[in-house]
Amino acid sequence: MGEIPKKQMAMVIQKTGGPVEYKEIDVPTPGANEVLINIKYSGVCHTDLHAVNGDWPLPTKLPLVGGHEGAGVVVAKGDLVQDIEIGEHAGVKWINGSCLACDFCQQSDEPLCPKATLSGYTVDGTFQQYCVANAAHVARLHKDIPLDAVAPVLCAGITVYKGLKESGARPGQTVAIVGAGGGLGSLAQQYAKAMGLRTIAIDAGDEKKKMCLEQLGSYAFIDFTKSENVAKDVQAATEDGLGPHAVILVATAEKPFQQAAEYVRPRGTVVFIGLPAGAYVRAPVFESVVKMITIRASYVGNRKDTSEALDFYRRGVIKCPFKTVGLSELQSVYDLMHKGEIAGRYVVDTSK
Ligand code: 8ID
Ligand code: ZN
Ligand code: ZN
Repeated sequence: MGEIPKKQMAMVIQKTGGPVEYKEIDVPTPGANEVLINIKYSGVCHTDLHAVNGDWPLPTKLPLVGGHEGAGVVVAKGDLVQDIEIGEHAGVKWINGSCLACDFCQQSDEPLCPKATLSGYTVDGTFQQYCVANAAHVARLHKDIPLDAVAPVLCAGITVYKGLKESGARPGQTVAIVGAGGGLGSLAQQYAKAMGLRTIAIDAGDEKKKMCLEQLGSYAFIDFTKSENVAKDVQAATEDGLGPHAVILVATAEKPFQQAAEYVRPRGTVVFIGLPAGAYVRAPVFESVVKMITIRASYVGNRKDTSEALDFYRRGVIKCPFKTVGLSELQSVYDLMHKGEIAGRYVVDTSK
């Protein structure tokens, strides 16, 4: 293991609204219960763009190093850390740390911990070469897992795997993935397939259509920019015309959240995961009642969801397209993301 440098390169947001700047900063020192991870690759999640734009009702720290899908190698650890060794591979995810003592942490609902720290939001994240995280929360990555391809699993993968479980959909049933062409959506199709579910993909454009149908396993694609009636088209794509058993909402616009209750199957479940800025939801009370639908929400996953999602990945049943660029090019990724032009995920290489 080489010496840990004092300085490193990072992408830093000085003020809300951006831009992100590629600059040299200090390498942080891990606390007693933390590890220092040499981040090799980090996925770029739409949450990182929300953090730059400051469009959520939760302020970020400033200046901020964003990023929360970081995969790398443990290079240092605090005195209290016993179950992870220097040289092992590990991942930094959205939940950087939590108290492990509150009502929620006691029940392994650590994303709900009032003291949870959030990577790349309330604490510095993975768009830097060396990142600290609470040892109890870092994802353990087996050495046979490629660090670039697994990076998007550390937020997008865990989140959609958890959301699919929360939907209650059972093998053989049909799930609509709304925002299917994006980072969360593409992984959602792969996890759904691995869980024995059939998927209808909803998004826009021929590139995303091709990816969803040919690479990710969906049997139908509905282009929301071309469809005259999305609800009708989604229902028509199910065998008996009664709609999908569950809807996984990972879009970054409000409108699809308003539509889902209309087309979900009677007894079906709508799961909110995407976090469009300032969005509210209306659902028709009459149809919701007479169809006995469930509307619920899902927020990342706990440590067990993390290890399960990674285990699916390790077994080779989750394959998602991604493109790699240098860390210094992060702004260009945000520009494409803002325009909705990313099919799948971008991963940044912190060495460039
Ligand atoms: O724990 C959580 N709940 C969690 C975890 C991680 C991320 C929530 N998120 C949130 C992010 O903050 C973001 O708001 O999930 C959302 C999606 O993140 P992402 O997958 O990283 O975003 P993306 O890659 O930009 O994909 C969004 C897709 O939505 C499509 C876009 O075309 C894009 O492909 N989309 C939109 I905008 N409007 C749509 C519509 N009406 C739509 N797809 C279908 N119908
Ligand atoms: Zn994320
Ligand atoms: Zn707690």
